[in-house]
Amino acid sequence: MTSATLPLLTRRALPQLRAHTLSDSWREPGIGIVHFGIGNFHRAHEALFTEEAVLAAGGDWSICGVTLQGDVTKRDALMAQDGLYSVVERGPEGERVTVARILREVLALPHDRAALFARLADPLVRIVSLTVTEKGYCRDTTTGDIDLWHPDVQHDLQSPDTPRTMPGLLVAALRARRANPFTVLSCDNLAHNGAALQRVVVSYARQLDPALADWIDTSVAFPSTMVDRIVPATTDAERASATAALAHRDAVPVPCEPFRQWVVEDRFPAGRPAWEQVGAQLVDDVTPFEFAKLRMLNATHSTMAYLSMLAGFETIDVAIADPAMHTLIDTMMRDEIAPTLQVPASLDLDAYRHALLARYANPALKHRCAQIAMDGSQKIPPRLLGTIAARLDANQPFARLALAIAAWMRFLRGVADNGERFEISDPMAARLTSLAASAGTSHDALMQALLGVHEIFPAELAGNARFQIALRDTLAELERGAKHAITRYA
Ligand code: CS2
Repeated sequence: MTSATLPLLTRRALPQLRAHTLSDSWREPGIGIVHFGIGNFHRAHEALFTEEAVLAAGGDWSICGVTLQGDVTKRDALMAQDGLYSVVERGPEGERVTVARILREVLALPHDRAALFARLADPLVRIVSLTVTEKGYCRDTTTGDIDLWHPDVQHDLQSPDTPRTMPGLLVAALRARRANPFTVLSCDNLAHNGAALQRVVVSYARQLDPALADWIDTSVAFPSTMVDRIVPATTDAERASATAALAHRDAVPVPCEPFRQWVVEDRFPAGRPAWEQVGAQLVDDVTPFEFAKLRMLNATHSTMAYLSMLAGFETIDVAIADPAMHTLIDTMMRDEIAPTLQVPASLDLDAYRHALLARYANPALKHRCAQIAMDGSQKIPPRLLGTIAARLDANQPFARLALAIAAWMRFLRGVADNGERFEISDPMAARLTSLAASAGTSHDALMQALLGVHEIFPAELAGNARFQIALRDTLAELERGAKHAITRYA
């Protein structure tokens, strides 16, 4: 049989797939979570923790996933499989294929608006979680409030019953849940993600209905979380792996690394799955974990991504296999980032750093640098700029951190060192690429033009003389080639 003639993965096939599910005793729990942003990350992270928690302790915590981009293809592919998909865990020791059953329903906005609001009004839904990436928050980064100039925010304020934005959707849904609000759980890579989300939601609601805004501010829980698992985009390789292992066709498998971590602030007045029984850390304060992850992992990911786009390393494992890159990333974490972190005694930063380097080296994952390089305007501030500001305050060197920013600036020109062109994918792409182009070949002009983007660089940092000197130096080294600069700062 060729794979095209194999039957599709559906719930009817589950009895034959026992070897690839977490346990036989699955009794199709009711839907208790609505998740916005039903991408690969959620499906390999919160969804699996939740399935395991249900197996360990029960509860109606199946998931309704929502895609916000009108992506009916994804909805239809998942629903054709009754919400089933496989997680293809790839480690140096090999591959494990597990079918996840926790996803029961997938809706696509704007098409399924009525069904979505009916689901959000259901009292059984006690958690609304989200992975909509940084840009989904529609924040004014200088104030942290809602960005009133954002065209979709303006749309939502005009038509609050048919919202497009995440804050607009949450406010419309919460309005109907004043008697029994759900908990809102941000799972994006932002510092204080719960508090940041609450702030945009409340400031948006205040434009429409100040009493509703006050109620959301005081009565709805927005716990913060630190999420971690490296989850690349799906390729045909995972489709082939899943289909071969299951003898059923899976069009939507998710690749991921074996490692996973979830630190969650334990504030769920309406209840939650027993995540603590399956490895999640439920804590009073996630702040130190968030900072460690954003500043160590995400920051070095972005650094490798921009340098690699210039130097021509396609995936993270290839980049970190370069000895100079390895030294650069190792010393950047050890000497420039770790000293800015305050962590509890249980978090050993040396061990954390070594574990990160080993995860990057995973040769089976094929995590593409181009994927990580996306949305730099949103990622640079939480990942790198706070650390740079802390180093400046402490009067400590930060050349490698500056190199990361300089690499992003050169990356915006859209040309690798070997002359190959690439696309810039970023919500601010048009503005950033035109600024980069107008600077011509002068790296001083490039730096000045981009430092003027105050949504990214706070005025105080942009005007800091030491920061500018460090950028000028690193841009000059990059001029001689990214590989040269990597070696120079290693
Ligand atoms: C990555 C993250 O794409 C990116 O920007 O840095 O998605 C990273 O893989 C995850 O945060 C790991 O938990």
